Amino acid sequence: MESNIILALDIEAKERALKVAEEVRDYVKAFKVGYPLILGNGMGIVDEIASFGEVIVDLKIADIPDVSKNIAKIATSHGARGIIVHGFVGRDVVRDVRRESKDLYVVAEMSHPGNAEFISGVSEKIALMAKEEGADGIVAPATHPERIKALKEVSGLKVLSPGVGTQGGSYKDAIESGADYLIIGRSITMSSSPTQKIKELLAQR
Ligand code: 3DU
Repeated sequence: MESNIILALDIEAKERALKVAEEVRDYVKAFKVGYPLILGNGMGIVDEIASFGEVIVDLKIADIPDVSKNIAKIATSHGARGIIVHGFVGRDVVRDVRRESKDLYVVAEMSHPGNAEFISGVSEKIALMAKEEGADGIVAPATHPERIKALKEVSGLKVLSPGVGTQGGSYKDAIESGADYLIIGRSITMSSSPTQKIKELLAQR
């Protein structure tokens, strides 16, 4: 059965990231690569991880449309299948990033407590805009499973949900609330056996 786990490779050490990616490649849907790995190692690390499977580049793009579009173009040229863009920056940014991405995911709502300060007040509007701009999915929090359900209903899009494990969210609750994919990092990457940890999670389905 296909895995619904997207592994967040928030590991700064290149050798360790490559080792984990190779080890778990058959048990994950995709690898999510972001600032921790890219800033220290350069974009070439995206090509390297892409040799083990699908890569979603998560730079949570949030700049003016032209700069955002160019960031997406560079990531795609390094083998990124998916790109994550922030939705709060507006439709014009999402539209331009859409043009340079294969799969586009828009952050509608976040999983950390500070989300409640600003973003949660506009997340339904972001989710709807993501749909209208042709995104392939939205990002919504497993720390608040009821929000997965609400934002999925509004957008009709696939939901990628971070927050399981270290941030307190439950894998099972997130799935039951409609999450299509779970973005999980530390509880897998910091485990003594990442593969075993993934198998334990998948067994809960
Ligand atoms: O808490 P974890 O170690 O499982 O990592 C969660 C990942 O999901 C991490 O890469 C982070 O950048 C991403 N993410 C969130 O945690 C929360 C969001 O709202 C969006 C993305």
